[in-house]
Amino acid sequence: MNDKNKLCATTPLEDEKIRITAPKQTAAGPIAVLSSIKHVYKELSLKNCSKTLFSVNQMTGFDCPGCAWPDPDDHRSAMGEFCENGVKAIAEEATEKRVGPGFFAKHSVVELSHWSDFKLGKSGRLTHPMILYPGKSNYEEISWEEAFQKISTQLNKLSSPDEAIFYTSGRTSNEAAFLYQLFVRQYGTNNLPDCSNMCHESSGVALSETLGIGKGSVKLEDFYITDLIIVVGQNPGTNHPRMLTALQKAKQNNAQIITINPLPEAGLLNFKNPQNLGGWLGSGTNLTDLFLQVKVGADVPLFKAILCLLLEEEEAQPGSVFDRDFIEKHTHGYQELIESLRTQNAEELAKQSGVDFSLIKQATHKIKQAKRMIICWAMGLTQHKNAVQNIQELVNLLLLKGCMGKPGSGTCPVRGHSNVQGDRTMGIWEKPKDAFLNQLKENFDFEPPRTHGYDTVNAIKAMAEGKAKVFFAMGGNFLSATPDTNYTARALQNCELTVQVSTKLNRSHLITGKTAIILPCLGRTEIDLQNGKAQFVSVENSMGIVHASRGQLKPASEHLKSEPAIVSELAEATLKDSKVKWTWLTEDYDRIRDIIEQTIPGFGNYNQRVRNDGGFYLPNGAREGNFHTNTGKANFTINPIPEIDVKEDEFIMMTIRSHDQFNTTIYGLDDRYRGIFNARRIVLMHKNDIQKINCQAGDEVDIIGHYEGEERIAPRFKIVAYPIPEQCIATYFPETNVLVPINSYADRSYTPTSKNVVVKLKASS
Ligand SMILES: Nc1nc2c(c(=O)[nH]1)N[C@H]1C(S)=C(S)[C@@H](COP(=O)(O)OP(=O)(O)OC[C@H]3O[C@@H](n4cnc5c(=O)[nH]c(N)nc54)[C@H](O)[C@@H]3O)O[C@H]1N2
Ligand SMILES: Nc1nc2c(c(=O)[nH]1)N[C@H]1C(S)=C(S)[C@@H](COP(=O)(O)OP(=O)(O)OC[C@H]3O[C@@H](n4cnc5c(=O)[nH]c(N)nc54)[C@H](O)[C@@H]3O)O[C@H]1N2
Ligand SMILES: [Mo]
Repeated sequence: MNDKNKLCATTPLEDEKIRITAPKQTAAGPIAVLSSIKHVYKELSLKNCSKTLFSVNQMTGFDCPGCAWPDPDDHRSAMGEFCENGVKAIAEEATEKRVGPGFFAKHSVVELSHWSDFKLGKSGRLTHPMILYPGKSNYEEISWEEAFQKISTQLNKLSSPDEAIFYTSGRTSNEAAFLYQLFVRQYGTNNLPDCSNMCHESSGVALSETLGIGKGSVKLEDFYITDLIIVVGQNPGTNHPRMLTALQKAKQNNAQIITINPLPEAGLLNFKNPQNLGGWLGSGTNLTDLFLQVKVGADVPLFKAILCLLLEEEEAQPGSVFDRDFIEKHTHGYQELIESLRTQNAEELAKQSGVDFSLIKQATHKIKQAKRMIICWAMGLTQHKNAVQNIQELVNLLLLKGCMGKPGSGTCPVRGHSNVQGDRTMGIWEKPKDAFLNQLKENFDFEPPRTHGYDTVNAIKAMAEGKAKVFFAMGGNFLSATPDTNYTARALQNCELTVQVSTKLNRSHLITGKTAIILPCLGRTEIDLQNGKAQFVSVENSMGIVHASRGQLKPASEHLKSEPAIVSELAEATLKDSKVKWTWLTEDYDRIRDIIEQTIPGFGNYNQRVRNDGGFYLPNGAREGNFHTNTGKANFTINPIPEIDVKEDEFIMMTIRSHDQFNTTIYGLDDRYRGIFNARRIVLMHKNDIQKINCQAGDEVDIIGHYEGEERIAPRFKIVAYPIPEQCIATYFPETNVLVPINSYADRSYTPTSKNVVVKLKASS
């Protein structure tokens, strides 16, 4: 199946000796600590190991690159504020293995493309700038100067700046991101797609329209004083393990937790905190009080059923459920919402959601009782065609209860990458606001481009259609993270030049434009010396706190440059008449923070406040009860019931993360909490569905999509019987990205529908 003489754009097939056990009930605890230590020792010497781990998320240390969950403002564990998966992320970056010119001389690009993502990542840190010349089989070393020259020549040759695309992944610091967008806009385009387009873009759109700010409203402290937390479409045990500590503390303060998910995820059921003794010895904390096992894509019917039941009770006893005063003063569109709810039938909606009506009634009761309520969500809501509506429906619930703009209440979209939110604040956005562009114009004396640029989906299409010819990535793994892998591969290969600023080898270095360049950069954990002086950077977490991050380790190679330095040198090489003193700015990052302060609201006294322990909060209207929307109030919305169009022999597939990966970086081959070991090409299925297709657990199937008449195939996935709703299946990302159609994305946010792909299954031959 894999032709070894040809480039392989998708994850190659491998023989996996799969082992299955029952899914776990408890997350974290001693096993998690031992598991993380195992990962660290494989990558690091003892000296670097302790130095790294104990400084994670300390006030003076570096920000964990694992996720964007905030650190406690007050007490931080002396062991380091980290979790099992944060440790894996750090070990991955701090590894002592190296990928240099010798490695690339030995292994051709075609050969490397047949390595698994796991093996590519485990090869080590990139050490030198490298170039792949047209028609050549191997990357060769190139000097930084020559690399910048090649890129700038190509950029200046384009017939329009809009023929270049500048992607960002969410680890880039505020300082690097600000310089990057400034460079790109001075060059002349708003083509600044980012990983957020595939992630929380739907949240951004939904929240901006309804609450006037695209970010969440809660602070960490709100978790400790709330009555009810609803966690929907999120798997924190794996993806935000430190959130479990906050949930545990909430429970200790008598909060209730409702979990809404097609899967009973271990982390949400029971949690043993590895950072205190109880977590090593005791039986853990039961987190979820009520589990609603919703069908994939059926959250709107579920929330609507709850709204209908709440309305019934409110009408029976006015004022007993809804916060009339809040609704009157702060919201718009109440009557319309109520009228539309009156046309719905709760029992019918419950059926569509797949959740037992009696459980929905129990949830309604808990919601009715709660005075303060927080709703948390992640990719389970954002990656559907009706993703924006998913989120707006839960905003309706919060507004009816008056649970916005008051302590212990609000929205909590849990961000993915550790600085994805900060990058957007810094202007990494294809649809910049005029006010922001005006400020750039005033401060930096140039005419910024006004036409909106390409987001991720449209960037891929532009490359495929020959409208874009240069692709530049500030981090990430564009090929594997985006939808429709084979289509995206052709799009990238259509480019004249593709450039990747990276720390580690990945598939995007192998499926490239005619010429390809790798620019190796410093990671979060490393000391960043400029002009002989150690610099720090700053990042914004999921709750809008901006704080410092200081690398501690010796860089992986003396040839690495920091991201801000790379942007500055590229800008110097490319821009003819920029008034920005690029080199001068990069010599001392305080200077970059000064120009950020002059440009972006909320950053007053940036350099001083970022040096305070724990950093500072950015302003947040929704948190304070000020809704900067088109109506000047918080908006109710009417969200239609999605039409679920699956035939008898079809399934809805969600693509999720295993416990041993960070997006496209594969740390290991186990999904411990789900009881799946040593395998990634698996498909989780209900036992009745396995029977229905005349297969047995352990059999291999091909997964086939027929979106808009076009066939897409991902071969050979082993069936794992799992407690998942019928007609829903789950596979891992990125193995099945090949099945996510480029034209299947969320309305208004253009986020690929990675959690909602209609497929058929066929026994593999
Ligand atoms: N260790 C680790 N940490 C990470 C990452 C990682 O890959 N590894 N990635 C980071 C990034 S960029 C992000 S965005 C986050 C991702 O964090 P998550 O969003 O938690 O990640 P996913 O694995 O995509 O999980 C989605 C969850 O939604 C559920 N789900 C799927 N479809 C539906 C649905 O229709 N309705 C409901 N209610 N639930 C549904 C799935 O069962 C699963 O539990 O994590 C960040 N942190
Ligand atoms: N099917 C499916 N597809 C998905 C998703 C899904 O749930 N299902 N999730 C989507 C989501 S939420 C996201 S956020 C995207 C993620 O998309 P990306 O952010 O593009 O992908 P990552 O895998 O996080 O990128 C990993 C690479 O980043 C580089 N890197 C790591 N650290 C640094 C650094 O400090 N600086 C630089 N310059 N480079 C660095 C390394 O070379 C590494 O190989 O994927 C999306 N794709
Ligand atoms: Mo993400």
